[in-house]
This record gives sequence, structure tokens and C-alpha cells, in this order.
Amino acid sequence: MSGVSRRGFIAGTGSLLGAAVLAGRAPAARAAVITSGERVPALVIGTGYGGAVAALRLAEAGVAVHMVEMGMAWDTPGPDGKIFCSTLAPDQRSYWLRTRTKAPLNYFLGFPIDRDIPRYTGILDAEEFSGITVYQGRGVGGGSLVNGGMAVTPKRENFATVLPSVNADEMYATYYPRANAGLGVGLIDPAWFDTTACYQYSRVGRKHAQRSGFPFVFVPDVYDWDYMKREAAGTATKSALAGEILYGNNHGKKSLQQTYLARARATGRVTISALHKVTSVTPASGGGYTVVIDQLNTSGATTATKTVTADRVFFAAGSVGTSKLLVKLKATGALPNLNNEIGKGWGDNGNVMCGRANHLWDPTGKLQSTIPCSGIDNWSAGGAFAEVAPLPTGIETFASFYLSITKNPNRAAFTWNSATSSVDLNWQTAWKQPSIDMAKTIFDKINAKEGTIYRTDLFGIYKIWGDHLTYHPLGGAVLNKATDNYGRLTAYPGLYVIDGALIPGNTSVNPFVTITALAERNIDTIIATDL
Ligand code: FAE
Repeated sequence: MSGVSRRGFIAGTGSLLGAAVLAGRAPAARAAVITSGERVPALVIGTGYGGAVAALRLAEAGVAVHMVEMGMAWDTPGPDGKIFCSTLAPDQRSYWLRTRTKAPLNYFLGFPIDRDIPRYTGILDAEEFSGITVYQGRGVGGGSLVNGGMAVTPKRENFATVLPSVNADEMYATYYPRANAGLGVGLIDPAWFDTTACYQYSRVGRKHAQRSGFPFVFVPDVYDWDYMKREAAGTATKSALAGEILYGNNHGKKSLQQTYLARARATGRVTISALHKVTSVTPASGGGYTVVIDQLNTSGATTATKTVTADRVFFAAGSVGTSKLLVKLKATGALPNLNNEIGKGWGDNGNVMCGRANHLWDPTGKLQSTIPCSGIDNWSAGGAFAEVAPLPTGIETFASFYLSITKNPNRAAFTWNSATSSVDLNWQTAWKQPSIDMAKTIFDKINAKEGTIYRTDLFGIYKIWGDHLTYHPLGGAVLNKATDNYGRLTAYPGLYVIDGALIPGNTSVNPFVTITALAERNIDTIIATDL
């Protein structure tokens, strides 16, 4: 990271100055801030899974890469000595430019739990469209900063519906294993699972699933399971066992900062500008692309606008970020020849949440690991895969809580709204009904068997279903439709899509392993044939 000026670093991160890293964590990716007038061989928009894979593999192939990330660097502790705040005490670090939290599970015992916070470029964006709130990570590491780390490879038999134009043999022989290795995926020790207090909620989930005849599966994760054992034993600082998840984990979780981005940085060819947001990409007169970038401060205001030239641009701003950019660039004439599939095929991975009220003799435990490790698989029979999710409130709730991924067939489209100069998404809340029906194939049966009922106090007053949100936006620049079969935007040589926007709305399980594996596959071909 030569050429990182102290002034530039501060401007780039917008972070409080302090110790560089927390004890026991690898240094996060540091920024050398991009300057106006620069020419870069490869510019990657966004630092999530797709972007991190592209940056690492391009750098390994000898290409200098600049990554541009609208969120913060998240490499510097705040005044409390921690980089990230806990879900139990959200502060300004929690939300992207909001003055009030917008917790996915926004009620408890019928009372709203959101609270006022200072407006800041926090880590979790609850982006509101008509009919759906889309949660996304903001910062160097993208969604890997905020997610549960559940690292699931779809069942082979479902792959043809996930990515119909992709050779499954290649994916399962080469790219899924490569992605799993690169992400540091591991499985909980089943013997420890059976005894530790922090997974009592999952064991209750297992018991109820099995008594109703549903297959119960352990789900791999990128959390360091040995570290969690030490948390439970009291020999390591608690993170998963201290309510840390939605707003970042200070220890234990292997986010992209610890995996792909650390390796990319170690090549010496990758630099990252945090708090920089790409607003335009258009062909440059002398070849390559002119990229316009706003530098932001921690209030979200633009402090500088920079123009750079890139030989190649990789759109890795996430399903929503990439779709919004491409739809705008096509509609406003910056990239008019993008095809008419741009913005289409967007889905919510069928996400729907619910809770069940257990009997008083069936407690789920007041200590709950924030990292889910198990699921109920009813995909082939009922179209639902339900993750047994934690409710880490610190008190006994007698609740079982689930995030279901369902085979919801509805797809939405992003369109340019010239009146508001912004991008709309035409999803409707009623489109979640198939997801609710599919989730009910599991939970109606369990409730009948156990003599239990749904919780009605977690998403409002007398509201059972969390049908207002998704954690898993997918699509908007679908592979082999908006792009060629490797993510190339063929009307514009040198422009690529390499993130969740490529996936047509559903992965049958949690999506980031598939996003990573697809990016590995596409960049292999792009490096071999285009560079
Ligand atoms: P993503 O990781 O979203 O990265 C895109 C990056 O681009 C972000 O850092 C943005 O800030 C940045 N960006 C956007 N627009 C711009 C712009 N104009 N200029 C510069 N930068 C920009 O994209 N998935 C799982 O598989 N397992 C889980 O357990 C899981 N749990 C989740 C829990 C939560 C609360 C959330 C929100 C998501 C969860 N996900 C989970 C979903 C997963 O994180 C998501 O699918 C991936 O992060 C998407 O990867 P992409 O590379 O597409």
C-alpha cells in the first residue's frame, strides 16, 4: 500500500483515529484514496463478495485494481474501543444515514424497539422501496460485515433452477469448492452443539423439526467455531455470544476483510477508496471508461467529485447497487446501448420471517449465539428452507424464530423515474404471500404437532409474518440475459457485472457462496479471454 498519505487515509476512512486494529484481528483493507484524473487498469465498484473475488483474481493475474466503496473502511475502533456496535445497543455506527434505527425485527412483546441515533454512514442500510425494505451492508466488505455468515452451497439437484445457463459440473467440481475454501467455511462441532447453552434454541428447533418429520440440517458458516467455543468457555472476548451480528462482529467472524480482501491487499496491487460512491460510467473518448465518483463525509455529504478513467469496470455494487447504476446509466444516456434486460429479474430469495411461541417447559435459552448453525429443509416438498435463527435478547423469550428462504416465483423490475431522478423497484408486499404459504408448510405442521402458536408480537401488533423485508436481494442484471454467460455487458467491451445482480432472484439457500462461486467462474474466463 505505497503512497497512502495520512491525510488521504483519514479522508478515505472517515473513521476516528485510534489503534489500527483490534487485538486478535487481521488488519482490514486500507485505502489509498483515488485522485481525480487518475487512469486505472481495472476499477471495481463495491467491495462485497463479487468485488472481492474480482479484485483478488485480477491482482493475481498482474492487473492493478482500484476498488471504490461508498461505505466506511471499518478498520478503526470508536471511543468505546470497538469497531462495531452490538445489536443490543445500536449507536450511530448501526445504520446508513438514518436518524432512527430500523431493526428487521422491530417489535418485542408488542412494543416498538427502534430508537433515535445520530445520522452517520453506518454499516447497515435499510433501503426502502415501495413494498419492501432491502437490508444491505455498507463498507469495505459489503454484506460480509453484517450477515450471519451462513455459507450454504445449494443442493446439486436445485442448481439448474438457480443458474440455468451455467455448467453445474464445473461449479460443483471447481468453483463451489474454491469459494468455500476462499471464504473459510466451516461446520459446527456436533458434539459441542449438543451441550452448549448458546445453541439451546437450535436444539429446540431440531427437536420440533424432527418430531414433525422434517429433515434438520447443520448449516456451515464462516464464523471461527473454535473462537466461539472459547467465548463460551470465557477465555475469549465475546462477540457472537454478546449480541454482535447485524451491525458487525468485533471477533470471530471471517468477513471478507479477513479473507478475500486480505489476500487481495497482500498482492500489493489492490487499493481501496472507502467513502467513495460511483455515480456515472460512460465511454471515454480516448478508450476505456470515464467514471465519476463522489467522495462522502460521515454525514453522507459529498465533499469532492472526482473523474477517473478506467480501462475496465467491474460492477460489484450488489444486486440493488449495480441495478440502480445500470438502469440510471441506460436511461440517462451514459450507457444507452445496454440491453432491455437491465433492471429485470429481481427477487427477494423468498425471504420471510416468523416466530413461534413455545410452551413454558420448552425454553430456548437466554444466551443465544447470534450465528445460526441449523436449518429445516422442506424445499422439495414445500418450497421452503428455514434457518433456525437466534433471538439474542439476553432474556428467556420462549420463542423459536425463523428466517425462511422460499421458492417465491415473483420477480420485480427496477426502472428510472425521471420525475424524482431516482430508481424505483415495483415489488409489492402482497407478492410475499407465496412465501408465507410455503413457510406455513413447515410451521403450521410443527405448531399442530407441538400444540403451539405463532408469535404475533415481533413484527407489529398482532402481526405474524415478517413480510416487509429481504436480506437477500438478487438479480437486476441477470446472467445470460442482461449480460453474456460470463457477466460481460457486451455492448460495452470492458464492462462487467460480477455480483448478486447476476442471479435471477433465488438461490434456494442463503446466497453468498453462490455469488462468490459464480464470480470465481466468471473471472476465470474473463482473465483467460479478455485480458
Ligand atoms: P454486497 O456484498 O452487497 O456488496 C456491494 C458493495 O457495494 C457494498 O459494500 C456497497 O456499499 C457498495 N456499493 C453499492 N453501491 C455503490 C456505489 N455506487 N459506489 C461504490 N460502492 C457501492 O454485494 N447471505 C448468506 O449467504 N448467508 C447469510 O447468513 C446472510 N445473512 C445476511 C444477513 C443480513 C442482515 C444481510 C443484510 C444479508 C445477509 N446475507 C446472507 C446476504 C449477503 O450478505 C449478500 O447476498 C451478499 O453480501 C451480496 O454480495 P454482493 O457481492 O452481491
